[in-house]
Order: sequence, then structure tokens, then C-alpha cells
Amino acid sequence: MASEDSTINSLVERASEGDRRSVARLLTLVERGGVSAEIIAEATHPLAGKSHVIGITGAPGAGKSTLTASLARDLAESDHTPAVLAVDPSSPLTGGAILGDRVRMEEATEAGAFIRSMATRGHAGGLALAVPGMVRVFDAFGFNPVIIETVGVGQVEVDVASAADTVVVVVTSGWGDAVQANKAGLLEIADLFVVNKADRPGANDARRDLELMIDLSQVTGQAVRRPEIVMTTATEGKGLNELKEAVSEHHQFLIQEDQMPLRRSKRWKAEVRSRLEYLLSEFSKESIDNLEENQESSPSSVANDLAKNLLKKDELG
Ligand SMILES: Nc1nc2c(ncn2[C@@H]2O[C@H](COP(=O)(O)OP(=O)(O)O)[C@@H](O)[C@H]2O)c(=O)[nH]1
Ligand SMILES: [Mg+2]
Repeated sequence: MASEDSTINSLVERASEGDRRSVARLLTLVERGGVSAEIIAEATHPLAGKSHVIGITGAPGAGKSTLTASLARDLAESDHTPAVLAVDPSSPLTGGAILGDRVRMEEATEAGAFIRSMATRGHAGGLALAVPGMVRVFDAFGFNPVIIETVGVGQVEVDVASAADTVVVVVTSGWGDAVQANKAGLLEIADLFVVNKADRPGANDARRDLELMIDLSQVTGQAVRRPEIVMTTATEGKGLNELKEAVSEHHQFLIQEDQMPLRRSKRWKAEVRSRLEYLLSEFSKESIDNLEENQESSPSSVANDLAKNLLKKDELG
């Protein structure tokens, strides 16, 4: 453990001096989870909290990677040091991408952005633990903003929303049919909407549908701030400036309305909850594996006893 500590300490030190390879190694350790991830969380927590965290989510193929890469490049070229965390099985760095997308990500990297992909599976404790931990690493070492790109599918989308200050939901024409069931969910997480592929027919209808949905939600008082709608053609860079402005305006809104502390505290609590749920599920697994198989007691009485035992524990692990 001591050597693990000192390795991490020196990585943290070098990362603070701007060494990107050390940042990359820290990210890998956090992604893997376990003890190292915990040590890194301890070390980076006091350093973090300055970066604007932007979540970009939406259906597969909506154009998230194209938008993210262009945005990251643009920011890097205008004196920012953006980082991208692509939580997307089909993102350019994890394969399956067409050449144009890969080139865009490479251009963003050359401009100075730090781009990192992660798989959606295989993290101890799930994405809900790995993503905030990795964002914290970026934040701690001066990357700002931190952009999380993620496929909008149920829980992943919600997890990412809880990790971001500004959530951008990307839709294309026909979105209303595809996500019929989850319109309320989209509205709940979206701070702003992008209608991408504005070069295609139906984009204006998509915008109108969104406006309508937002109008309705405003009547019922669900939304706090009316989410802006930006039209983009990501492949041509059209609407990118408007998107950058809308994101920055939302950030300003959070600061001016003193909403940042609230978002951060929600995020902090969400992470505490994920961690607690992880610990509890590990404990359950272990306890259940160790049960005698005679089935003499009722399941609920056994569960109650196990829970009582857990509450008496003073060591975790
Ligand atoms: N016509 C058109 N195609 C686009 C636009 N934006 C992205 N695409 C294409 O849509 C496909 C999916 O884009 P990608 O960024 O990988 O989507 P993601 O799955 O949401 O990350 C790619 O072939 C892009 O080149 C756009 O504004 N117009
Ligand atoms: Mg993608």
C-alpha cells in the first residue's frame, strides 16, 4: 500500500506540473476503481472544483462526437484547456468510427484538448463512480471546461446529468418519435438543446416540437430556466459559435443566480450515494455468498440480521 501511495503521489505531483502522461495514468487508475481510485479521490478532491463541467448527451448517431470534437478544438484554439471524456462505445477512440470523426478528434488533440474515451462497462461500482472520479482528475489538474460525451440511454444519461453543471441534449429530426417515452426525462436533464443535422429536412419541425414541449413544461412549472435551442450542422461547423455562447450563458446564469453551489452539492451527494450503494452491494454479495444453505430462517429475518450486522461494523473493505 505504501508504494501504491508514493506512486500516486508522484503522479499527482507531475500532473500538477502539467505532465499529461501522468494525468492519463491517473485516469486509468481511477477508471479501474479499487484502492488506488480511492487514494486518488482523496488527493484530487481538495484541488478540484474550478472547472465548468459540460455534459453532451443524445441518441447514437445524433452527432455528439462531431460536435464535441469541434467544440473542444474551438475552445483549445481560444485559450482554454478543454478535456473530453467520451463515454461512448462507438466513440472514435474506441473504434467503429468513420475516418472523418477520427480526424476531428485528432485535430482537437493537436489544438491542445485532452481527449479520453472510456468503455461503458467493466467499472467497479459502475459509471456513476468512474465518471465523477475521472472528471475530478481533469478538474484538479487545470482542464477547463471538462466535456463529458455520452450516449443517452436511460441510467447512463441520468448519471452524466448528475455529474455535469451544464447538460446539452442533442437531437435530430424525428427525435420525437424515437424518444416518445422519455420526453419528460429529457426535459428534466436538459439545460439546453441542440438540433443537429440542420442541413437535413425536418430540422425545423424538430425545433418546433421541442419548443412545444418546453412550453408545456413551463405551464406546469417543471423547468426552472427555459432551455435554449441551438441549431447546428456539426459536420460544417455551423452553429458552433451559437452553441459555445449558449453554453457559456448557462454557466454565467448558474454563477449569477448562485446555483453553482446547489449543483455541486447535488453532484457531491450523488457521488456519496453511488459509493454507499456500491459498498452496500459488495457487502450484500459477500454476506449472501457466505450464507448456509439450509433455508431454516425466513429470507427477511436473515436480511434483517445481516443489515444489523452491517450497521455494527466499524471497518469496511
Ligand atoms: N448531414 C449531417 N451529418 C452529420 C452532422 N453531424 C454529424 N453527422 C454525421 O452523423 C454521423 C454520426 O455522428 P457522430 O458525431 O459520430 O454521432 P454520435 O454517435 O452522436 O457521437 C457521422 O457520420 C457524422 O459525420 C450534421 O450536422 N449533418
Ligand atoms: Mg459519439
